Amino acid sequence: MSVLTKQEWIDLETKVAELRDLCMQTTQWGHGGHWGGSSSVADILAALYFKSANFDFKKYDDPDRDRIVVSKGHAGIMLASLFSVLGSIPREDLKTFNLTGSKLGVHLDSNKVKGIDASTGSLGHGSSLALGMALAGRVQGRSYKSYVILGDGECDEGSVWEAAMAGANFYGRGAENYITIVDRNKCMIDGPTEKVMKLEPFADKWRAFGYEVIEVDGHNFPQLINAIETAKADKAGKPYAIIANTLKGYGVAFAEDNYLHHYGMYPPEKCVIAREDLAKVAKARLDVAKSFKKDTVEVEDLAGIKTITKKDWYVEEAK
Ligand SMILES: Cc1ncc(C[n+]2csc(CCOP(=O)(O)OP(=O)(O)O)c2C)c(N)n1
Repeated sequence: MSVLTKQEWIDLETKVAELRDLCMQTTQWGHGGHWGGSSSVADILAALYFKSANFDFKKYDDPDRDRIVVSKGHAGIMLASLFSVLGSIPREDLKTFNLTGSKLGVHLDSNKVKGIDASTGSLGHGSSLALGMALAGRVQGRSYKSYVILGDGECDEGSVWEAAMAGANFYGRGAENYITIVDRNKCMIDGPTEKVMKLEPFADKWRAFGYEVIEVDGHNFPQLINAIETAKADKAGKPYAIIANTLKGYGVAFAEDNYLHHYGMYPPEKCVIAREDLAKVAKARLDVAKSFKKDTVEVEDLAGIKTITKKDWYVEEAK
């Protein structure tokens, strides 16, 4: 079964490289932003908005378009950057991110920013919102998908599990169009998730709540797209939860996998280093896509597709 074409993969790598760089610049323009958890979720957002979700600003009012609730609303800086890559937010507006009077607050407001299906930021609410949208779709005779993107630390909120329970309960009554994706970067605001509030065995928890779980590397587009397309196909007879294993601060050597880089801005010279790192990662990833031997990636190819990690691009002495 085909997952995506080589050209689509190359296009995704090209766009996400632009996106990561733009987001890093936006931390400077906005004098801060939640860059750490934005870097981990970037590929998930790119997979959805650039490829798998039925979401197009040119057909934004189409009632059948998919709904996407980014429940970890602090990733607003990445989402605003993504909307700018999609052409919906002008670059000049992005330069006002997080500044007084801007329509682009650090958590994006659905009343001010086209494309935001729910104002989030207070963690723990996106699952019920997205589930409600899926149930409403059924009432209206529509079959759009409703996605929620959660942080793993966010899953400390009891309301996530109330919604999870309701999702399984309402499968067949709307929740068959409800898809959960967790950005499992294993960090939260003030420590590693397993130290702050143990989540493991995380996948088993979702299974116990009645979900079909797919675990993927959240920085590997073919794996991500395959997981989302599998969830969309809805063959398991229960709702899907995709656990995307990611890294907070992905692609910047001094920040990767370090919860201390949850929020902030870097001094200009450090930002230059960060952007250089991001460019190196982007090139390494693009090379993997470009060197793929076939025109189409099939499911059986997935195991052999390399995920780029720090050791592939970082040379300590160069710093
Ligand atoms: C209800 C609520 N409590 C606390 C916060 C403050 N807060 C913002 S981000 C964050 C960490 C969440 O961790 P995670 O979901 O893992 O985010 P990520 O590491 O992916 O950025 C917290 C506690 C909040 N936004 N909402």
